Amino acid sequence: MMSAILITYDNEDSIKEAIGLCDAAGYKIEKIMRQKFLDKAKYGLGEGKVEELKEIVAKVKPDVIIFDEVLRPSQNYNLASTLKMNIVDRESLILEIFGRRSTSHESSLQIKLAQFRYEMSRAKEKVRLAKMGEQPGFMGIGMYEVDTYYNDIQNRMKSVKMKLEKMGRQRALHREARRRVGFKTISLAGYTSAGKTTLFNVLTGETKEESPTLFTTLSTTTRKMPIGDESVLISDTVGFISKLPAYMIEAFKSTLEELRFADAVIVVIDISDPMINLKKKFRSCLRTMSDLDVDQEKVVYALNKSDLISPEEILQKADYLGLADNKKWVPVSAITKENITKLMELVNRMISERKPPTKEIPKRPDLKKFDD
Ligand SMILES: Nc1nc2c(ncn2[C@@H]2O[C@H](COP(=O)(O)OP(=O)(O)OP(=O)(O)O)[C@@H](O)[C@H]2O)c(=O)[nH]1
Ligand SMILES: [Mg+2]
Repeated sequence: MMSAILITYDNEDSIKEAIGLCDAAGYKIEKIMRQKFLDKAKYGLGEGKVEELKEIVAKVKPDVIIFDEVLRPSQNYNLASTLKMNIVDRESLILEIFGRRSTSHESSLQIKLAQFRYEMSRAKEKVRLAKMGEQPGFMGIGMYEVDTYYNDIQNRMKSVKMKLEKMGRQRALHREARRRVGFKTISLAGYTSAGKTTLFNVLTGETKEESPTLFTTLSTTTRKMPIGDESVLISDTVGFISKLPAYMIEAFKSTLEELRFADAVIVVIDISDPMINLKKKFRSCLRTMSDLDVDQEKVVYALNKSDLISPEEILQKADYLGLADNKKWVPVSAITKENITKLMELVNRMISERKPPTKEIPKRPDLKKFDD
């Protein structure tokens, strides 16, 4: 296991999430440095903090530094060369987790595409830095390999994209076939670790892996289940996380696209989260769904882990999220199975009332009220 010094924000929720990400990526955290801001121009950190960090590095001797924010290549370079350490920023940390946990061919390709995009977005800057000659071998590219490097990534990206597009077309055909047979489809969505797979398992009798590790599920599983007097297809899929860059959503598009075409989307929310965290996660759910053009009219909210808090607190939190007035939420517990039937009744009512989702214009969520 690689050891790491973690640099993250100075609040419990960020720390908890960052530790979760480090765990999932397989790093042992030796020391945590908390910062109010991680956006200083040169190093992400202030210069004084960098000095402090140098001393900590000398003492702790970690394998890498994990920086819980997205770093520009120049910031990464500055930090790496000052500290003589490998720096893993939030984006590449998430990519590492995806890489470790991928189980299907499609998700491996999607991750590869995301990795290429990450490389590409940094290639220009790397080229510039390499040309300055300060460190020609910086991050594995020499001065004369630059063009080859660029073209190589571009070509490999093209080939992965073509494969994914083909799989996307296959998915579309499957969807069409399912629709023709008359199957309605339900998708589970939500922040990572909200309990989607646990709920999926309860609903379908499946035994898919559920765990406190972030991003346990990366590929989509679809199963048939009874609802009312008919059968529907229900899918579990990759979770959302805040600050997930657009190109990652783009890379997972063919799986996440299922959300757009589903007849109903159950957004699973961990209602036991403290308020600030809850709002942050809810906001990234809304934003991701908006990016994916998911029609809000077909969304139902499962306020999960209700076993961990009181009914009063649930009500208060639903109100806080702006859900209190709409009738489309149910507090549930995938563990005690409380209200699971009620949730499915709500979903059933919705899909039987809804007209088939042909080319209608999606109703987008109102994001303004969740902006900082
Ligand atoms: N107390 C309690 N814990 C729950 C409940 N539902 C899920 N959990 C726990 O929450 C953790 C995450 O559950 P998962 O079902 O793996 O979550 P997920 O949303 O599928 O997460 P990813 O696949 O990682 O995105 C697990 O440790 C579950 O046991 C619940 O209703 N109550
Ligand atoms: Mg899961």
